[in-house]
Amino acid sequence: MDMVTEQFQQQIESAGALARAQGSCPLELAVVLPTLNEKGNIAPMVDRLEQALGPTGWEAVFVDDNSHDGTAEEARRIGLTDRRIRVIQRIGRRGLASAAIEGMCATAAPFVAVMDADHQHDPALLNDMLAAVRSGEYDLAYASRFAEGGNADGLSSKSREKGSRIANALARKLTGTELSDAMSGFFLLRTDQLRKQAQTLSGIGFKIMLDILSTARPQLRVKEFPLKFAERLSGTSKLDHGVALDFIAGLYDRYLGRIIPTRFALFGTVGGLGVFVHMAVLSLVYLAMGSSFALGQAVATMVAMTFNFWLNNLLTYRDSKLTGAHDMFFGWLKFCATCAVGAFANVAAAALLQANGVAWWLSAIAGVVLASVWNYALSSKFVWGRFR
Ligand SMILES: Nc1nc2c(ncn2[C@@H]2O[C@H](COP(=O)(O)OP(=O)(O)O)[C@@H](O)[C@H]2O)c(=O)[nH]1
Ligand SMILES: [Mg+2]
Repeated sequence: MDMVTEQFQQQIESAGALARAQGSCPLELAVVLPTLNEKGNIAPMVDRLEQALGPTGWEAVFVDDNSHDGTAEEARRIGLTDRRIRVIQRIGRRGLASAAIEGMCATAAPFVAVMDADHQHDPALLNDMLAAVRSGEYDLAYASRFAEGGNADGLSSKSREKGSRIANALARKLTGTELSDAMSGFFLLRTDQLRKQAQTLSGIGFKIMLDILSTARPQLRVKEFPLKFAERLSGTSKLDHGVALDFIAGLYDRYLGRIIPTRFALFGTVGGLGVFVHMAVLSLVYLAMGSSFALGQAVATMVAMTFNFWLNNLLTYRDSKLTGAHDMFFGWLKFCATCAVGAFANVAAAALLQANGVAWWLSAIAGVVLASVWNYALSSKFVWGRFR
């Protein structure tokens, strides 16, 4: 046993002794459940946790991203009379990975598990998972849909199952550990291990367990438990399962994210594609259809802007995507307004630089960079509301 683990064991033992002396049971396990519109699943989940874990020694932390169906209120209603139930309500924030990290950092329990709130994960596995890590033999226990004895029937489609299998093969390379289900969202580890790593976790795209496993030094010893992946109890799936994109974004974030932030890189890439769309439409309208240049340029600008809005909504802001005709329309309007100001700033700054003797191409690039940063900063705030 290394020194950190030994210190940790001593801490748990003395906390246990103190709690027993006071006639209570020490807090041992926190179960973190990220939620987005899961109201109907909360009370049944609390019942199942109680059945699995008994009356004391655990708490559940629901991390809710301000669901509009009243999920947080529902959890607070239960928490009012049941102190094991806690709620973190995040305002203007979205994302499964960051919700899990914040929940795991918000407990005093020495062990922490993350699981879905929709009943696809079976809480009955928690005891064995806890025992495996508590024994000191393993650093992380997780539930696998693809382990011997598990099944992935609850996965909604064949293509998703295939996506998961491809991701597993990639993940094996990344972590150096044999994992039958690297994209699992149901795992348990020592909280001090998590805290040690919390600084380096990306909280973007990457599945959180994979992120933990691939950044841990030394490598974690992993124990797999077969999971019978169930259908969700109530509500609908929130994730649009771009497993491949999750992977690319996660990898980028890990290696290059400190140089150019991932979201800005995505935004810039979308902008670059927009230039191609612009040129294609301009050629069509101006060259092929013979309209005036000004009209061609105006049509091309509108089409490119709309394309950029659509693709940014789909990729860059996947975790806070706008849906529905109303939100999409006003989002698009705000995006166009932001870009118009950006374009004005672009031209003004470039012209000023050029007039002051800076090379024309350098002035142009400076204008484009300025407009991109402006568009990114403003649209992320006003269109996709990330910093509300
Ligand atoms: N806090 C939070 N939870 C989320 C978010 N997206 C999904 N979840 C929760 O994460 C869990 C898994 O999501 P789900 O939609 O069931 O994904 P699926 O099982 O892959 O279809 C559920 O408990 C969701 O409520 C999010 O952006 N923020
Ligand atoms: Mg689910």
